[in-house]
Amino acid sequence: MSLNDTPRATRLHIGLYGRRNSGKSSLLNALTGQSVATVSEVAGTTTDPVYKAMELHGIGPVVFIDTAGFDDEGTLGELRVGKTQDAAKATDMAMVLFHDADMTEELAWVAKFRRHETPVIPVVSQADTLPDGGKALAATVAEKIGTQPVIVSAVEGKGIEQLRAEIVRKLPEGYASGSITGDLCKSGDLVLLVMPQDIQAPQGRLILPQVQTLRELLDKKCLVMSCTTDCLEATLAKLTEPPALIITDSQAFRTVYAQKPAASKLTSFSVLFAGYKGDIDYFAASARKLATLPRDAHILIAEACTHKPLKEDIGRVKIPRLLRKKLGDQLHIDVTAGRDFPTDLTGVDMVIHCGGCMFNRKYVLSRVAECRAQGVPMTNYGMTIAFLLGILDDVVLPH
Ligand SMILES: Nc1nc2c(ncn2[C@@H]2O[C@H](COP(=O)(O)OP(=O)(O)O)[C@@H](O)[C@H]2O)c(=O)[nH]1
Ligand SMILES: [Mg+2]
Repeated sequence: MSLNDTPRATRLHIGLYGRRNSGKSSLLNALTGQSVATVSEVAGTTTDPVYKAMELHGIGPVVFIDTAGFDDEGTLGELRVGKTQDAAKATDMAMVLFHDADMTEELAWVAKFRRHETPVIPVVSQADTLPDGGKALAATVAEKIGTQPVIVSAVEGKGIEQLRAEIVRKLPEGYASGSITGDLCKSGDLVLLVMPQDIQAPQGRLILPQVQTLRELLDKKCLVMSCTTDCLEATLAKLTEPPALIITDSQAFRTVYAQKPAASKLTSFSVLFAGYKGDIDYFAASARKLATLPRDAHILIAEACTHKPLKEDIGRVKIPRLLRKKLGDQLHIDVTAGRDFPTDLTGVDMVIHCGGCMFNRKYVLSRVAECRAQGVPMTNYGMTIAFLLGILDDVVLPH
C-alpha cells in the first residue's frame, strides 16, 4: 500500500513534546532513519507543529508530530505554544522529553496526557551529554511519574530500539495495518486464490487468513477466482487473461510458481499476513539471513496455535525438514506454542513465526520488537518457505 493510501486520520499519531533544544527533532530523525525534521542549535527552530505521515519500521503507518517546544517565549512564542497544545489533542501517543533537573513543565505535560488517557513514553534525551549517561535523571523521573523513562542519545543512536519497543508496547489493542493486500491489487483486478484443501484444512470451512483476504478483495471490488492446486492449470486455461495477482497457500508455492503466467504477480497468504500482522521488511531481511546461519544454529519456531500437531504439521514437520535440507542436520530447532514465548532470546540465532492469525498485530509486533531489541532476526513461515525454495525475490510483498 502506498503511504497515502492510509488516510492520515486513521494513522496512529505520535507526538514529541519537550522544551526547545531538548532534541525532539533529532530523536524523530533517529527513529525514522531519515531527516524528517529540521535540527538546529538555535532554540525555536521548529515553529509550527510538523505532521509527517510515514511508515515506521516495526510498527506501520503513523503520523509523527514534531512540536515547537513548550517553553517558547514572546508573542510569537505564545502562538507556538498554543499550537503545541492543539497538537496534543490529536496525539494518540506522546513522548515527553526530559533533559534538565527542572522538570516542572515536563511533569505537567505528563499529567495532562494521562488525564486524557493518552499513553505517555517518558524519554531522557541527549544522554551522551549528561554526566552519568542520564541514569540519575531517569531515576528522578521514574520516582516522580512512576514510569521508567527510555534513555536515548540521537547522536550516538542509543536507546532507539528500546523506544521502538516501548511504542509497540503502548499501541492500542486494535491497531492494525489497515489492509492485507495493500498495493498489490486494485478495483477491477482479477485475483486468483490457490487454496489446497488438504489434510490440514479444517472440515467444512476455510481458514481465517483465506476468509479475511477474500472479504477484503470483495470489498475492494476485485474479481476473485478460487481453486485448489490440482485445478490450477484448468483454471488458468479457462481465464481469458492472466490474473493480475495470484495468492497461494505457501505450501503450494513451488507448484504455482512453475505454472503461473509471466504477467501475474505471485504472493502467499502467509506473506500477506506477514505484513498485516507483522513487520514485512524485517521478516524479509531476516529470511535472507537464513543463508548465513552457522550449521549448528539455534532456530526457534513460534506457533500461535496450540492445536494438537498434525502428521504433516507445517511448523513441526515441514519447515524443519526444509531447513535441514538446505542448512544441514546439525541445526537445533525448538518449537514454542501459544503465548509461551521466551523473553530472553540469548542463544537463539533466528525466530521463525507462524502467520499469527490467532494474534492481533500489536502482539506479533511486540515479539518483533523483542527480537529487534536483542538483535535476533525474526521471520515467518511464508517468508521462510519462499526463501528456502529460492523464490523470495519473485514474491511480491504488500506495502
Ligand atoms: N550531543 C547530543 N546532541 C544532541 C542530541 N540530540 C540533539 N542534539 C543537539 O541539540 C540541538 C537541538 O536539537 P533539536 O533536535 O533541534 O531539538 P528540538 O528543538 O527539541 O527539536 C542540536 O544542536 C542537536 O544537534 C543528542 O542525543 N546528543
Ligand atoms: Mg525541533
